[in-house]
Amino acid sequence: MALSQHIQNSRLVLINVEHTINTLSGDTTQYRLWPHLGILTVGTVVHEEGWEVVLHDELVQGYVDLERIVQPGDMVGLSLVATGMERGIELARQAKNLGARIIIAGNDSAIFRVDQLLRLPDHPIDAVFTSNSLTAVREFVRQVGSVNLNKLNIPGVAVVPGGFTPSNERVVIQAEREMRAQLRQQGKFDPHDVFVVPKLDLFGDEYWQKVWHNYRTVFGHKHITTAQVRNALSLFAQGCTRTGTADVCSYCTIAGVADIRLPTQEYLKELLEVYEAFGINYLFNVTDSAYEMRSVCHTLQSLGAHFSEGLMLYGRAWGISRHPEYLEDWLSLTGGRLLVNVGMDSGDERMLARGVVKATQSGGSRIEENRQAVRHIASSGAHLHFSLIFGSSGETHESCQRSLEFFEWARSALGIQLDQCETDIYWLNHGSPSSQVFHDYNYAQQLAAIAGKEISRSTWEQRFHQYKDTLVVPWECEEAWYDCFTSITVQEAQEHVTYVARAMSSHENAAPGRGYAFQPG
Ligand code: B12
Ligand code: SF4
Repeated sequence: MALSQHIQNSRLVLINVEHTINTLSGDTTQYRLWPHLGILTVGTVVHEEGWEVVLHDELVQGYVDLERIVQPGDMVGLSLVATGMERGIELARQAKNLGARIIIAGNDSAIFRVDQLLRLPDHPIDAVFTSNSLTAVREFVRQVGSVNLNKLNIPGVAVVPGGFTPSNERVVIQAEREMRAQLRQQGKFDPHDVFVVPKLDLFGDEYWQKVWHNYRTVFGHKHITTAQVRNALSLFAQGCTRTGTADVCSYCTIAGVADIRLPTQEYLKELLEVYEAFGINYLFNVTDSAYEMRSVCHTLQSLGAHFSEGLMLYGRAWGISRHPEYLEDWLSLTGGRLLVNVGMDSGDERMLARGVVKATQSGGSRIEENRQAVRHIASSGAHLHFSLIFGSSGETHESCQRSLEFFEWARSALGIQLDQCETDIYWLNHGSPSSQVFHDYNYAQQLAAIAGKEISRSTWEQRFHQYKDTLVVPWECEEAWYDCFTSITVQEAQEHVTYVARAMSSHENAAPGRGYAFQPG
């Protein structure tokens, strides 16, 4: 009895929840080719604490069969982004019916909706992890069996609504920054708390073979030795260099984006050894704006890092235009294929300055920054994946046309060095700076003014404010965004998205783009 009690209390079933992809018909291989680093990382920490860990990634593996994998007494963990919120709650309820002891949730959408999740009347979710802290995960599994859940007091874990909504709004980011500074002063801040070398084999061999097979099917033509490509995600550092001023791009829904952390040399060394031993030769480093983190690149160089099939990382036009020499540094880590993923967002100066709120150092032209970045990529031999949005506040027919012109210009400037131009409508999402519109009428007026419009208090209340506590932003709010804050319709934005997707499908050697939009569910 004691033993089975022990086993029951020490098993975590961790699920990356995905609704949208699993509702699509037809071939979805192109979405199912990156192994989920978030659940792998959490699973690694829990495994290090002596627990049995079972992972299921619905994005790669399809819907989970809870009856098959959940045992009475289990703890079930749900990784929730916008495309899995509602489904995640259903899974939580089912898991409880199957005898799961505790349901925990983490990842960006859970963080931004912490109170809304904990206030659900039937309490399907017992605890929400409100940061990327791995100490919080470790502490939780150490205490969970011995302390009453409501008495747990672990920074980064919420078990009751706290009346505070995390977001990337300026005031919230500033408050978080001050809190970290205080912790640092008190000697309670661990800057390395987000770095753990993942135990890659926690995902079984079947999972890895599927990921690699899917990747080779879709992107094999980009590689030298297609049959040997083994792709994976890694975390070299955390946070985005754009956030120095506490400003974040208006649509950004990445939790912890302003919490910049650099790794130790020991961490990177172990990371390289573990990935190399596993045969990983194509790496997607998920750090935001990693391009500008030159010290990380230099440490990797000094450790002899070499990714024979290539390296993908995020960059900003800001950094690439000012520091083209970093391209050489990053290229030196690869067998030749460096793919930089950049949010260019628009081809219109006003959109970049007031709609998206892109950073600029000297008040110079942000369009020129985008163009300069394209030119530097073209002359370096690296490859570019960039994105555009149709529908930031103030968007007009003319600004959309300028974005399309920018797209055509970049396409011809880059030729086969353009891997993909990914476009989307503007998704108003909880947690982004623009989600301020749900609780601040003045802010709604400012957005309307950018579009040369006015918004009455009653319109704001009906079309935005009443949705402030929804788990995901409903479609009618997305339409309201276009009506109230742009001079285009959402259909027009979708037409531009389709235009670019068609153009890219005939672009020589292009990678397949996302054929569906960021549809919450
Ligand atoms: C790599 C990546 C992908 C990859 C791989 C998927 C993956 N998540 O591994 C691909 C390209 C496939 C992808 C797809 C999508 N992505 Co994505 N992706 C990222 C990216 C760049 C990095 C994620 C990452 O690996 N971080 C490093 C790992 C270590 O951290 P983590 O995943 O955040 O997990 C940590 C914590 O959140 C927490 N945690 C996570 N899960 C859980 C669960 C429990 C129980 C606990 C306790 C803790 C916990 O612990 C982890 C360790 O610190 C982020 C942006 C960013 N920089 O964070 C966007 C991001 C997560 N993606 C996003 C979106 C929207 C999507 C898509 C829906 C897009 C689309 N329409 O196709 C899909 C669906 C994904 C899905 N259901 O998993 C959004 C989520 C926004 C939101 N607020 O919900 C982000 C934030 C980007 C953005 N646009 O703002 N993505
Ligand atoms: S550059 Fe990217 S990661 Fe950084 S704030 Fe803007 S959208 Fe977010």
